[in-house]
Parts: sequence; structure tokens; C-alpha cells
Amino acid sequence: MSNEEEILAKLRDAIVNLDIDAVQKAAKEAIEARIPAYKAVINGMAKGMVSVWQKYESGEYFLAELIMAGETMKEGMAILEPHLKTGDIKSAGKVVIGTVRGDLHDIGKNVVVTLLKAANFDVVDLGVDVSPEQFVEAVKKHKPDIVAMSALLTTTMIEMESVIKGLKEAGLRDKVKVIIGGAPITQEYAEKIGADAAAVDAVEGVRICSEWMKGEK
Ligand code: B1M
Repeated sequence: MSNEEEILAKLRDAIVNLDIDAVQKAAKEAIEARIPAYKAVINGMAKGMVSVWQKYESGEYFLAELIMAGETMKEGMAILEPHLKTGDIKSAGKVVIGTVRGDLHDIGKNVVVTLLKAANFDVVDLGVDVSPEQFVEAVKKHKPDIVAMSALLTTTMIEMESVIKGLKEAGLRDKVKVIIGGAPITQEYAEKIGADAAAVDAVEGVRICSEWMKGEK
């Protein structure tokens, strides 16, 4: 195993073992070894979350462990986030982002926020359980280039359509690009509800947003 693979494995294991000290130590090691911070997040900690889920499914972990895994990931993010910055001063564009109404999952959304900031986007994070009205108000107030929505539940993904409807009713739909993401989201669903794009992961989401700002799509 190379040094890089070893450190990524330590990050994954730290999440699986819900070990905040270990995740902080491994995140610092990743920085010292000059592993790109986005890789440490996506190929390290986020992969650990998948194993956590498998343990939950097999009955080894319960809801408390899922929550603790999320907290462990946040501690690792706190160390890696400053190293995701590219150092450019000019903002790439403004994004209003949130997890839709009824949905409290924010780990994936937070990864997207971190990577957007790293790509020099000005990010307005509305948090979780964000109603269509709150999205519309935020667009009026912050005048973003892009609205990004996250949903992890099949029961809440329908809220994305309500947000787009709200933007249309407020005469704002043509003023922003809309991107959606989260485990149940597909390109087909994006087309069905009138979003401009769907992203399978945070890296793709940020790539699409960057392309939009460069006028490439
Ligand atoms: Co929940 N949960 N959960 N959960 N949870 C899922 C989503 C589930 C798939 C597990 C399952 O049953 N198979 C399931 C949904 C089933 C469905 O709807 N079909 C589920 C359920 C049922 C529930 C509850 C209802 C459980 C209950 O209470 N009985 C409940 C609902 C609460 C609510 O929201 N109202 C619930 C609660 C929770 C916890 C609080 C315990 C915890 C969330 C903690 C937190 O977020 N702070 C939790 C967790 C951790 C999960 C799983 C295990 C992991 C999610 C995660 O963080 N993944 C999840 C199982 C799974 O997804 N396989 C599950 C890691 C993260 C990095 O990935 O979020 O997919 P992800 O984000 C990715 C991409 O999707 C994408 O980029 C990210 C990074 O690459 N992406 C975007 C996401 N948003 C984007 C936006 C973009 C672009 C890309 O815009 C540009």
C-alpha cells in the first residue's frame, strides 16, 4: 500500500470506528503528505460513510452510530477545509444551497459546500429542512447565479419540484441555474422537474457549476 492509500484508509477507518481523534490525526497526515484535500474527503471519509451504512444495514450499528459518524466527518472536514482553498481572490459565482424541506441529511450537502468554497464560489448555505419559500426568499435577497438543492429521501425529493415552481411563480426561474443532488437523484428526475442538471457526487456538482460560470454549458 502506498503512503497515500494508507492515509486514505486511515481516514475511512476513523469514520467507521467513529473515532474523532483518529480522523483529526489522519486529516493532518493527509495535509502533510500533500494529498489533495478533496481526495481525502471523497476517497477517504465519504467512503467510510458507505461502510458505516453497511454496518447499520447489517444491524451492527444503530441510528446513534450514524449520527456519530456524521459528527466525526465534520471534525475531519474542519481540518481539511482550509486546504481546499485555491487562493484566488475573485469569486467564481454565487450559490444558494440547502437540503430540502423535511430532510435533515446534511453530510453530502456539506461536502458540496466545502468543495464549492474551495473552487472560490460565494456560498449561502441555508442548512437543512429548507422550505420552498425560504429558497425563493434567499434568491430574492442574495441574487445567486445558481440554486443547489440536496435530498436524500425519496419522500423529500419532490420538494425540489416545489422550489422550482416557487421560483417560476416569483419570476426568478430564468435568473438562476438549478442543480440537484443526493442519493435518489437522477438526470431523468432533473429533466422531469425542470432542473438544469443533476450531480452524482460533489465533485461533479462543482464541475458543472464551474462550467456554467465559464459559459460552457
Ligand atoms: Co438517513 N437515510 N434517515 N440518516 N441516511 C438514508 C438516506 C437512506 C438511503 C438509508 C436507507 O434506508 N437505505 C434512507 C432513505 C430511504 C429512501 O428515502 N429511499 C434513510 C432514512 C430512511 C432515514 C430516516 C427516515 C431514518 C429514520 O428515522 N427511520 C431519517 C430521516 C430524517 C430526515 O431527514 N427527516 C434518517 C436519518 C439519518 C441520520 C440523522 C441518522 C443520518 C444523517 C446525519 C446527517 O446528515 N447529519 C443519516 C444517514 C447518515 C444516512 C446514510 C446512512 C448516509 C448518508 C450520507 O451522509 N452519506 C444514508 C444511506 C445512504 O445514502 N447510502 C441514509 C455520505 C454523503 C457524503 O453522501 O449524502 O449521498 P450523500 O452526498 C453525496 C452525493 O449524493 C452528492 O454529493 C455528496 C458527496 O459526494 N450530493 C450532491 C448530495 N447533495 C448534493 C447536492 C448537489 C450536488 C451533489 O448540488 C449541487
